[in-house]
Amino acid sequence: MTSSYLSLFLLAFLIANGPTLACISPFFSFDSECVYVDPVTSGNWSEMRNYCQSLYSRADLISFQSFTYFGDIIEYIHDRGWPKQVFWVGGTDEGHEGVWSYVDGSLMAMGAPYWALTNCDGIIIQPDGNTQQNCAALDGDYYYYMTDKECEYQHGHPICYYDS
Ligand SMILES: [Ca+2]
Repeated sequence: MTSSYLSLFLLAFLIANGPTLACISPFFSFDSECVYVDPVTSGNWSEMRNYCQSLYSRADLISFQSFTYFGDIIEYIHDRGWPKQVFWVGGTDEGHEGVWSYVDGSLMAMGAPYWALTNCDGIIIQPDGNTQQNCAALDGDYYYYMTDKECEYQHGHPICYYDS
């Protein structure tokens, strides 16, 4: 009798909590995707893209398909209490200046709420680096809103993800 109650309890627990999303280490389950934010490893955009792919063949630098997801990632970074850093995002306008796309080929949404304002009165919105800055990053100096940076900037950390 006790064991059948236990089984019933276990079944109820599993139903209540849903299927657990299994992510390959070091990725963790995040909003139905598998994400890994690495505050230690750093390098330029291409190096960090390769780094994500070295962790798992289907992984890449992150793309944001909704502003809710974008906000959740920023909240995650804020909650860690790390010092201000730069995190690479899988977005670029290299070779097609002004047309920003993610590494999966989808177009990036421009403007609010993704991209940072350059100054307080909001006259210039990022990206503003023209052909000098072709890689997207979340920059702690801009409260982790998106900015365009030189792709060769060496101190960006990766936000890797893959679709689960
Ligand atoms: Ca550019």
